[in-house]
Amino acid sequence: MELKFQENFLWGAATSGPQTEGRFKKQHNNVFDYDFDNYQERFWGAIGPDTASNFFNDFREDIKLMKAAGLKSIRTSIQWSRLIDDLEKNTLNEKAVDFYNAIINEFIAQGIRPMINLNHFDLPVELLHRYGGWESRHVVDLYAGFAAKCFAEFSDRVIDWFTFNEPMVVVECGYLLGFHYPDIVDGKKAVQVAYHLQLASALAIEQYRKINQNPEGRIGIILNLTPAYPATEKIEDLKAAEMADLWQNRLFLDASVTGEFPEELVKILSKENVLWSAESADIKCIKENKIDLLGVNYYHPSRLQEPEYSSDSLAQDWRPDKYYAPYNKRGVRMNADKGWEIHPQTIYEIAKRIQEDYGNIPWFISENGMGVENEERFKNEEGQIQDDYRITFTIEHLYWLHKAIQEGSNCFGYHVWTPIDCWSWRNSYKNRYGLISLNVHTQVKTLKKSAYWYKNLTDSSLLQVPNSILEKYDEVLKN
Ligand code: BGP
Repeated sequence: MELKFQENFLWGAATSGPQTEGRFKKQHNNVFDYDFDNYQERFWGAIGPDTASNFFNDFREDIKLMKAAGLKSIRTSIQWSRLIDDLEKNTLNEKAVDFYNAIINEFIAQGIRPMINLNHFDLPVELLHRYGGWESRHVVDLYAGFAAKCFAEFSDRVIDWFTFNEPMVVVECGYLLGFHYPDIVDGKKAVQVAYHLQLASALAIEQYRKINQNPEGRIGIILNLTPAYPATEKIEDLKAAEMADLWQNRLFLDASVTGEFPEELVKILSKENVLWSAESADIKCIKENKIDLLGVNYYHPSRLQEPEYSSDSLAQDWRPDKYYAPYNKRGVRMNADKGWEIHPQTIYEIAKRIQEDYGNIPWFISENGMGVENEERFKNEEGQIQDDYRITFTIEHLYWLHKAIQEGSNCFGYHVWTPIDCWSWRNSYKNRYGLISLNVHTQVKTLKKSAYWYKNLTDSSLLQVPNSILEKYDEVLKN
C-alpha cells in the first residue's frame, strides 16, 4: 500500500550542537564537558565530546551528506557555552557568531530548513558551580538573555525556534536518577528545577516576541512524551499511570501549551510540601508566553503499576515515583540494545491527544529513531550498513502518524533521530541512530541503506507500506 503525506510535509532529522560540533574553540565547558574531564569512566568506551562528529570543521561536507539522505529540514542547537563569552554580561563571541551564521547559511543554501533549539541539556558548568544551575533564578534570567542574543543574531533567517529539548530529562537524569551531572537525587530540588525550566522557556518566548525579525517566525518547545499505560484496570494501577502522566508529560505540556500547570499536580506537590517557590509575576509570564508549535520526541511508551510500598512510607524523602512503579511488560517488542519498548501505534495516541486535549496545536515528531549497538555487524561487502530494521521501524511509526493526520491531526512534519551517528551523553557512541554512519577513529561518514530509502520517501512524500506490516496492524485495528 502507498500512503501519501501532504505536499509541504517537513521531512528531516534532528541533532544537537554538543553532540556533533566537538569542543573546538569553545569558550566554556558545559556540564557534559566537565563531567567527562573529571569522570571519564562514566562514559561508554571513555569517549567524550571532544571531537564528537567534528561538525565544527566538517559542516560543509556533512550538510552535503544530509542532503543526499533527503533532509528537507534539520533541528540542531546553538551552544550557550560557545556563543557567549562573558556569561554575566552576555557578550557575544564573534567567532561563534560566524560559525553559527555559516552553518545556518549553508543549510539554507543546500535547501535544508534550519530549526534551532537553544538548550539541549548543555548548561555552562560555571553557572552550575557558581549558582546551582537551574535551581537558581539568576540562571533563568541569564538563559533568557542568551536566548535574546540568538534571536537578535539569527531570527532574520531562522523561522522555527525551540526553547528547550526534553526539559524533563534535565530534571529526571540530573536531579532524580543520577544519570547526568550533577547527579543530585533530591525530589524537592527536582521540582524547583522543573519550574525554573518552564519559567525560562516562557521568558525566552517573551524575548522572542519582542526581537524576532521574521514575519513567518514561530517558537516552541521539544518534549519527550511517554504515554503512560497502566498494568491493569485496577484503581491503584490507574492512579499510578495518572501520576506518571502528570509528572512526566503534563507538567511541561500543559504549562507550555495552555500556560497553566496541571491543577492536580500542583495540589499533590503542595500537599507534600515540595511545591516550587515562585515570584508573583511568574504565573502571568507563563500564561502569556505560550508556544506556537510543539515538537514531540517519541521513542517508547511507559508502563506503570502501583508502587510496592505505601506512599506514606517515604514521606521524608519525596520523589514523584513514590506514586508509580515502571515495569517491563511481558511479550512486548523490545529494542534489546537500548532496552526500550517499540510500540509504533502510540504515535497515533499522542496525535489524538494533542488534537483533542491541546487544541490541535501545530506539532511535529521532532525525534524518533532506533539506536543499535555494534552496527558494523550489518555491513555488506561494499561497506554499506544494511539497516533494514531502521527502515521497518520508521515505516511503522509513519503508518500510524499518517492515520492520525488523515483524521485531522495538525502534524506538519517528521524528524528522525539522527542524520549522522552522533555522540550521546554518557552513552557516547553506544547506540547508533544515524542515517549516515560514522567511523569515530577516521571520521569517515558513509550513507546507510536507510539514507537512500529516506531520500526516496522525502522526495516523493509517498510511503510504501509492505503487506507484512499492514496485516499486523489490521489485527491491531480490529481489536
Ligand atoms: C533523546 C535526546 C537525544 C539523544 C536520544 C538518544 O532523549 O534528545 O539527545 O540522546 O535521546 O539517546 P541515547 O543515545 O542515549 O540512546
